[in-house]
Amino acid sequence: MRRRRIYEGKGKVLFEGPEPGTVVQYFKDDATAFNNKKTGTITGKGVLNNRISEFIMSRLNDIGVPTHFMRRLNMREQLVREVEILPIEVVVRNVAAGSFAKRFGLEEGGRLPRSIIEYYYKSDELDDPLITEEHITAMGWAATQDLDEVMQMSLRVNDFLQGLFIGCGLTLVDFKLEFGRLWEDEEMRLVLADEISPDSCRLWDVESGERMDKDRFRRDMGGVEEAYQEVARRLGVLPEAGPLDLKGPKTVQ
Ligand code: AIR
Ligand code: ASP
Repeated sequence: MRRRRIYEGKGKVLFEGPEPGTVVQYFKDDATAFNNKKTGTITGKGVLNNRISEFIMSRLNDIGVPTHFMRRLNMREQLVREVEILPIEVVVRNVAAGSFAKRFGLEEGGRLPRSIIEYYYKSDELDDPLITEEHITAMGWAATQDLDEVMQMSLRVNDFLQGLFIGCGLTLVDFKLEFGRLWEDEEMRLVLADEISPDSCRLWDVESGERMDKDRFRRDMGGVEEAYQEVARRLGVLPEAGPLDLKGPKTVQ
């Protein structure tokens, strides 16, 4: 069966879903970093991120955080609601790391006095520049009220995820969220979209401080596949068949 491809991103492909208003998210093993300056493959990443994101989005749905997630379809695909993605990336930080540590000349690993929210403008050409609320509302990327809601939801997700991960022996250092507009009977709702996985979060082992996320790929640290598998295992969502299964079926188009 041929399906219409709507969009191909760095880590996922979106296909038209079976019913109007739905989209199929296909998770690839492709990895990119620093806006495509570095590319590679992480074997099994798609299968694991599909499971991890399914698990997290479902738990968020359970606690009343609206998300685009409907259900997992197979090893690499999930059915989600069609949304209009806001052109902003919301980053929540609990511990200094990555671009934050670099920007302020800090060593990575210091706990921040409180959680910090940052916004970035989604633009590959511009390298996703850091922006302020003023930019977002003045440019019409989101209304003040919508942005307030995005901020509230992001903090709620942070509280929930910090607890979830600490229960698995992982510190949630920082993560990136995307939100979308969902239209229902002329009404617009903002919902959490995209994915939540070791591609979009920094997760450090509580005991050893070891990085269990995409930084292993970005920084050529090795053990990338194993780190993603370990996160899935700790969350209790590692596919039973094990690593062989992680290759999964080829893309059907
Ligand atoms: N992130 C930002 N853009 C894409 C992604 N995945 C995530 C990173 C990290 C957080 O946002 O994975 O968890 C902050 O990234 P950085 O590079 O700004 O420090
Ligand atoms: N936007 C960056 C990229 O994927 C974020 C990262 O380093 O993952 O190219």
